[in-house]
Amino acid sequence: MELLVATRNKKKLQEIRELLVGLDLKVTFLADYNDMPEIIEDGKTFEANAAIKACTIAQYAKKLVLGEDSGLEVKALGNRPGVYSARYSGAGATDKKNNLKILRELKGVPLKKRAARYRCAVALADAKGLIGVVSGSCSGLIGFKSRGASGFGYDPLFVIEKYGKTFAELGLLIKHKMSHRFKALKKARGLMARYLKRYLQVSS
Ligand code: ITT
Repeated sequence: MELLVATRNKKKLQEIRELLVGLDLKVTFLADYNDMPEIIEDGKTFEANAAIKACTIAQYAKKLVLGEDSGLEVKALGNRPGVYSARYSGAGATDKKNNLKILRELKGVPLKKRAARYRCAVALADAKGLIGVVSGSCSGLIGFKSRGASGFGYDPLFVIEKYGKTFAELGLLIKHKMSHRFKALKKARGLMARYLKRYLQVSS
């Protein structure tokens, strides 16, 4: 069976693929199709946006769809950038520009006040509608400069206290053991297993 991931972010897709390894599903994404509708991501929460992504695509494609919405919350910035993480530095945003904006905004803020959290919501939907939404989070600190080359987004700034290193320095093997995405997808595996069990019962 196919699982269509409602994303255009290839780095995010790579992580999702690695975290779903072992499931008997063919994982595709939006760029595998050329006729997908635009997704209007106007939810105020990660959960709402994940559901919008999954439902918009599932209704159109009539397939099992996984929507994922994620981002960074920085405590000293009133939990910004939050759901606006991907485009935090405005039109033409890039990971580099977004990271520089965070560093500028935290200038002079001491390490102990640089607490941050990654959040991830995962929604599952099919042609009949939303099946469920689950989420996960991961705590860290925002470093004083970019360090490391692995991962994407804010990973070069996101320091895991236990290691004193950023996710971009630690690499995906360690990130996959503790990340917001790992925690949300672990719960989503449960949702998928229950869904597939019901699906197989109905179709046999
Ligand atoms: P899609 O909507 O097509 O899935 P997107 O990148 O726009 O792609 P989001 O709206 O969910 O996805 O925004 C996620 C942003 O949050 C992402 O672009 C990064 O800036 C940040 N982010 C989320 N998870 C991250 C992670 O594991 N590491 C680094 N940054 C992350």
